[in-house]
Amino acid sequence: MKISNKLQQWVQEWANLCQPDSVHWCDGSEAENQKLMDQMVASGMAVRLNEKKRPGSYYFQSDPSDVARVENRTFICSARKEDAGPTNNWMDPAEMKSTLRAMFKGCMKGRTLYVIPFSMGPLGSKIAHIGVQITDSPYVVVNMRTMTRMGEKVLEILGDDDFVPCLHSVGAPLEPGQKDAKWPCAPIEKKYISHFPETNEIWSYGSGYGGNALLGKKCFALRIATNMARRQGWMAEHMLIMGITNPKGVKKYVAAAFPSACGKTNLAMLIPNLPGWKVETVGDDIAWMKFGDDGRLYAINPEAGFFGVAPYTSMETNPNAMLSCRSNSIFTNTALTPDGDIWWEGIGCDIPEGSITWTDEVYKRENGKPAAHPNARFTAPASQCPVIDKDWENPKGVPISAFLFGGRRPGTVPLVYQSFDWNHGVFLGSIVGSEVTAAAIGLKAGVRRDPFAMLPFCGYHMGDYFGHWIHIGEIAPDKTKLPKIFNVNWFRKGTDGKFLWPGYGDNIRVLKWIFERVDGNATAIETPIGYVPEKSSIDITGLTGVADKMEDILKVNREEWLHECELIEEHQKIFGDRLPAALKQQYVALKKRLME
Ligand code: TSX
Ligand code: MN
Repeated sequence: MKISNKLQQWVQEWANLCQPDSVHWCDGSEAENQKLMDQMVASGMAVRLNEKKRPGSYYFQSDPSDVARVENRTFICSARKEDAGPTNNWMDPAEMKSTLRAMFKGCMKGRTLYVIPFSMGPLGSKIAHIGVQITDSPYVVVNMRTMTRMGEKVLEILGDDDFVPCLHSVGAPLEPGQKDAKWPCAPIEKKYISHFPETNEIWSYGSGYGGNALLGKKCFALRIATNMARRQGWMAEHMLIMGITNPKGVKKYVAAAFPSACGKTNLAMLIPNLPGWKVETVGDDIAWMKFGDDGRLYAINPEAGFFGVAPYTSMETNPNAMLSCRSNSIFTNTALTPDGDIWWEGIGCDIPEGSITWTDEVYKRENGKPAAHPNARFTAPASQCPVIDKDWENPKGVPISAFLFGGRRPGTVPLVYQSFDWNHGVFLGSIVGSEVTAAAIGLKAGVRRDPFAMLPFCGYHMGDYFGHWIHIGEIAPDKTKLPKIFNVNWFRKGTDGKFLWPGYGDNIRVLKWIFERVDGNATAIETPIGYVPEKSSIDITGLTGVADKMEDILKVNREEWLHECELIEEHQKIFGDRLPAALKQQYVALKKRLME
């Protein structure tokens, strides 16, 4: 295997600084994976799950302080502070590198430095990109093997080409003879998730947890890729990708962005409640898109697995996710049952007596603490999803017909509406948000905006990102072939405080309207906010108790929307003079239509 000098030198340079006991180049083989798992089981970091119940699967408990992404320790280190924008933490790149070099010095003592060559996207796809991650965490290696295409075959394709260098350490060097922690990591003030957008580099220190440590996902495929996409005229989005086939066998692909806790993975794997309709999954989290030779926008899923939130995933809410993690999966911070299986709140059965919590205590209901951490995760191969799309690894990608945005909005926002045009659709993406209660201390209740569900993931100024979306509409080779843009809201509530729409498998009824709108075959009413379905154009056959609610589900109330306008105006102010004029115009035009 010929490895480029550039890559060898880069690894050598970091090995010299980090001072690991050894360096291991990952080949991605089954044997290598098994060896690492065996080592982690032997050291007490991992538990092998019951081979009959959960074949080839392993259980991990994180340090209680290392359970989620750390947004206040995540930095965009552009040369100029203005370019990171008001919604990112910024630090000068030279200053950050000097701070971190001092921390990386000797940080891998007593550990192995693993070199992980990986491809984000199908090997050899024109839309895919290659990264190489250095890490001292074997947990990261085994997760990267499922979440990306990893190993020797990537090096062959890489040759002498450029790669995105991804540097990672858990930040817990071992003294000679020191016993390792079950989950080594550094305290919060020593965690740094740093991105250097102008040089495509990622330096992550101090955390072993998914989004902070599996650098291909949020760090590369979103924060760095948004920068690459902006420079090169493509799109890196926080979107699921799904195929929808109608009873006549006609298939369309849609991509959808939602803030957290809206059930994005559930939608990506939905089992339709309308006869003859089929949904297939291309991806559940990230979409990379480029225009194809035919002028349409093509999307790939840069990932190879699902890193899903476990709690409340069940055979009722998402059977396809449950079946995806039947075997060959990694479970982090779930509960562990006495017979060597996993359990979490909302899995659909009672917790077995004698189960162990994610904090490694025997579960006691009277303690009132959940057995699984609310952010507990499964890592599962996408290939194991029963409804994985036949083209999910097509290097050309799949052609996108529609973009969906949405959020949790108990009021104001109808079940579905369509934008008037591309720029109006960009406006809909820019005002995405979910209503939150004041339950979390220090946060005020109201609509928490998460434009394009990208607030924590855009690697440059969010105002410029909106501008990039406007720009994509302008450079489209054929504007008639741009995806149509919709907003959906499964979470509207009635005056009784109950959800009006059944959601889940019945969302196919909304997807059907969208499918038919794309073809110009469904009726809609032009309202001040966009095209809203006529009551009769949402297929509710077979649903009981919904017909009477359709009016409330679809209504557009001028007073509510004028109030929404005040919130939108406040939201737009955040982006200052980098808010594209086109979006300010969209706001003004919306308000004008509402006052007519
Ligand atoms: O994922 C959800 N989806 C999308 C499914 C494809 N959830 C769960 C969100 C948290 C992750 C939903 N919750 C959805 C939904 O469409 N809708 C709701 C709200 C809801 C909850 C319970 C009911 C109905 C709606 N139950 C009954 O009506 C019995
Ligand atoms: Mn996500």
